Amino acid sequence: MEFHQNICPRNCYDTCSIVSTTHKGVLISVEGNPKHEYTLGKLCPKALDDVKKVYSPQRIRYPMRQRSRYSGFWERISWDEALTLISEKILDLKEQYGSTLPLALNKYSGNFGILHNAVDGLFRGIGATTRAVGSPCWSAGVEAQTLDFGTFFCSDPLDMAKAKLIWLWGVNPVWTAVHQMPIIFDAIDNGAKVVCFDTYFSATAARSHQFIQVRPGTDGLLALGFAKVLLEENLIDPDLGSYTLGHEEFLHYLKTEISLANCSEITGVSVSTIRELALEYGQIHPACIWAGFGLQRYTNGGQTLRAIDALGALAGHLGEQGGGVQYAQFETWRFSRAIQNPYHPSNRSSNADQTSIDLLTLNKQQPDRLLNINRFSEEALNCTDPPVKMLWISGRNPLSQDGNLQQWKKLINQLDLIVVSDLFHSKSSEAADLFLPITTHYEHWDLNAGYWHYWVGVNEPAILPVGESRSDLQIAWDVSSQLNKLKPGSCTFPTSGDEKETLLREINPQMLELLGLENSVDILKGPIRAKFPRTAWENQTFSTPSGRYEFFSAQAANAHFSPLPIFVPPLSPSSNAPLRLLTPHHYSTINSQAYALDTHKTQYVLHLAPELAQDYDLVAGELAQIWNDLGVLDVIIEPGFGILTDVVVIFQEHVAGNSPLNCLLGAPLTDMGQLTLGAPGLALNETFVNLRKL
Ligand SMILES: Nc1nc2c(c(=O)[nH]1)N[C@H]1C(S)=C(S)[C@@H](COP(=O)(O)OP(=O)(O)OC[C@H]3O[C@@H](n4cnc5c(=O)[nH]c(N)nc54)[C@H](O)[C@@H]3O)O[C@H]1N2
Ligand SMILES: Nc1nc2c(c(=O)[nH]1)N[C@H]1C(S)=C(S)[C@@H](COP(=O)(O)OP(=O)(O)OC[C@H]3O[C@@H](n4cnc5c(=O)[nH]c(N)nc54)[C@H](O)[C@@H]3O)O[C@H]1N2
Ligand code: SF4
Ligand SMILES: [Mo]
Repeated sequence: MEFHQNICPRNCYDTCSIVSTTHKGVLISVEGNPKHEYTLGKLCPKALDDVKKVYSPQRIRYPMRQRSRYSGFWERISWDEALTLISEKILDLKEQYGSTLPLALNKYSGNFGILHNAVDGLFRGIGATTRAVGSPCWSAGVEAQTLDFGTFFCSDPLDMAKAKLIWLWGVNPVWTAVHQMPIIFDAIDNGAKVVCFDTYFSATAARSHQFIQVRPGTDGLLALGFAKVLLEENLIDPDLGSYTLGHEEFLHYLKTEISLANCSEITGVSVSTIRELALEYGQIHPACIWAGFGLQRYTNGGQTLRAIDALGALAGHLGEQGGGVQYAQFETWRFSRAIQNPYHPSNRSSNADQTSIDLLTLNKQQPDRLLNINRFSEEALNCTDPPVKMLWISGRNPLSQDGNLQQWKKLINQLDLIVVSDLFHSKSSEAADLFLPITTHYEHWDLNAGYWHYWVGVNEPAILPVGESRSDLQIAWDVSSQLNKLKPGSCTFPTSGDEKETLLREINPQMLELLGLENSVDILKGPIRAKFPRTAWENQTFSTPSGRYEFFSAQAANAHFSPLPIFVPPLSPSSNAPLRLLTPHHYSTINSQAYALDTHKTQYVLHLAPELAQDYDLVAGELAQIWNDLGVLDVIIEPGFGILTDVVVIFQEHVAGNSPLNCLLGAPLTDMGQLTLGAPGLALNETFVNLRKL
């Protein structure tokens, strides 16, 4: 038996440390690492399914070419053929258009390991290309916190055990961040009260002391209502003047613009409940708000988070051990990013052609063409000079996870070549020409950091690659090699290398200091917690231009937002699409990545209020349809407790052989995201549908 250290690389709050066991080169089990302070020896069922996934008969083991798109006729080809097809197409397009902009890359969160950014480095090495920027996930919240605090980071999640009051606001950790629950239960054992704010009775609501049902997209107003009560009851931090900016303007706004009656009417929370909760929040210390990603997936998502931050500040909870307003962090991601940048000095020692590096550095005047990842298809269709002709999809499943799927269909028609690198077939590979089989995290080296806790660690290969699969990094080297073979000097990305050395190059002096390591090789010893304060904003010095918490943000004003957090109403339904559709994350998948691969569902389940089902003359188990201008979806009716009568919920589950859930989604954008992430986020909860009996 041999043991290996791995890290779950999924887009998940927990970024768990794994110990995998192999016997004679075969992966036999995976377990949580008991030495990891956050994982504590436990994994969620999704990772416990990994052994089955690694050896699944459905896993693609060889490069494949599809005879015609959507035909499902895939034939095995050699790596040499695949690499030649790709490289010849890249060189042809460059010749034809005199530019490398027709090459587009769409990459996001299938695997968050740092070495998966190799494909970015490959594209940069080819020249100026068309790229997806921004995020479908957290943009509005990231920007709101950046405006308020100067950057965004949260307290160590273990800190939450010290809270006496926990507000879980638009977050569903019982499903999406399971390792946080024991910490919350510890807080409860120590006397904490837990309140869940959601639009429906979630699994987390079921485990909280109190559930507050908020009308969708109105949480910002609710926060402002709470703030108004704090003001009226004189529960405001008396020291605010010493570490915040603009609190007087904010208090004036609360006094003149916010009425509790109006707040109650719009949010659906009674005035007496608003008062009671605000009093608790003002009086109990430490009090922690965990603002999740769910509540910022609206056209007003950034304003909502700014209002929640302001509430935390007003009550004096910022910098409090066990308190504060927690969202996420990106502090442990200060890697060198040499992998993404073939011009990085540390790559000089690699075997990329030195002359071509220098030449291309000089010639690289033309910037990449950046498209919002949330409107990628539409913006790509609008690119005409030159058009987008080749698309590489890596660690992404846009034909399942994006909105605007009709635009995607049009884009696919205009493309000469679509390459997907993945483990399994997906909605996106149905449209692809080439499938490149990739290794799992048990088969390659990697380096991973979380976005919630502060642990960083190395993932080591436990077994040899299954079939002919290759890591994203190996594929990037191989394409560069083939390009340079066909036309020397056409790509500056390294043409070969050592995965372990490549990952060690990511540990720059800043990371060494952050991790408290003497030498980059020390990272190989095991996961390590960054030397970061356990409590965010402990000394109440902020990273904003003023160095203070900014109720009033000049940066927001410059970006044409209100300088103060204000309530902006979300979108409203229309008469032909009167129901708001929420599609939150489900315990059984990570986004489109399904687990328990052999237990496919064949229909989506529509959760709705019993009164609504009755209005449409529908009963439990009946087949119905929801539709809007964009698409139609068959659903099984499931009336249930705790859903508003104008909201319907379908979880992002894996449903085999059906239209993707997102056929109903357009691409409404969040208010914020442009300043910090280069593009606004996806307001996916602003989706409206109609319902009919079949
Ligand atoms: N099991 C599992 N875990 C995951 C994922 C997964 O797919 N499956 N995905 C990962 C990723 S990529 C992400 S982004 C995170 C997301 O995880 P979370 O931050 O928990 O976000 P969501 O699941 O999108 O939504 C959380 C809750 O917000 C509620 N909500 C929706 N609209 C509103 C509103 O207007 N007000 C309030 N108060 N609540 C609202 C939803 O009903 C839902 O219960 O989870 C990560 N972890
Ligand atoms: N309706 C609806 N849509 C949503 C959401 C929602 O809540 N509801 N959530 C949104 C959010 S928050 C997010 S973050 C996005 C996520 O959407 P995506 O970023 O597309 O993430 P995933 O579906 O997790 O993974 C995409 C693909 O990566 C593949 N993959 C896994 N490991 C690797 C690897 O090592 N290399 C390569 N090349 N591929 C790999 C997986 O098999 C999968 O097919 O979806 C968004 N879309
Ligand atoms: S999916 Fe999330 S909770 Fe599950 S093992 Fe991976 S990181 Fe941990
Ligand atoms: Mo996400």
